[in-house]
Amino acid sequence: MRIDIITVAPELLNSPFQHSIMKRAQEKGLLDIHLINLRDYGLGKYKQVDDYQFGGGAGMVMMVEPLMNAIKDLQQQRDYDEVIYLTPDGMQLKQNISNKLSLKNNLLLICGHYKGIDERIREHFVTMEISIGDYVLSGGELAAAVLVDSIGRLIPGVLGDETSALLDSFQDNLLAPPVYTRPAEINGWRVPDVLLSGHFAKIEEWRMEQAYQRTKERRPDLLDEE
Ligand code: 6GU
Repeated sequence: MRIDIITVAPELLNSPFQHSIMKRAQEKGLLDIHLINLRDYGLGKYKQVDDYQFGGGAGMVMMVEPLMNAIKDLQQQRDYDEVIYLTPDGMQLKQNISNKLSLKNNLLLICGHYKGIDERIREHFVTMEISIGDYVLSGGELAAAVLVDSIGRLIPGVLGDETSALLDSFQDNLLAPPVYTRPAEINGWRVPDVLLSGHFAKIEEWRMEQAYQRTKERRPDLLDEE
């Protein structure tokens, strides 16, 4: 999968993909992330990318032309399955959205800044609008990093069987059960006996039960979703 990200702050997105699973996904050739600096498409001597909003009010708006020229340039090189604008008024990111996006070939992400982007870009180029939650970030970059991470780990072949993403919290609408590692006892705190029993069926049953109980306590809303 190739993911292109249009941003005015590429520095913000350099480090997040250079570690752990995202790094491995790229090394395996399963994920190819490209950062496009919107400033390269800026207008005039000062490479302007934003301007005052019509109608007045504080805050700048990202202009049509730099974004349009960047998007058109990229679209000439490949067909995108989705052009995704990261914005707090988009639909809230959920596991099932990441699951679906992980099967695509080419994604184009647009990070907003300031007051956001000119509405005409949203009308004419954007095919999906995603928010990562009900709080405001200074820009879409951190949200893009979250989205790419959640998608990247799902790309077939990125995770081995032993770490299968299908066992994660939220797959099946359940939170993950508690986990333990050595030592089996410390300060009198014991790991639940069943996990030391070697009885695989019983362990699975315990984990399912724990996942269900934990979800019921912490996120009962998940149990109502289909
Ligand atoms: Cl996608 N962008 C910004 N700026 N803030 C957010 C967000 C996105 N999702 C939640 N808050």
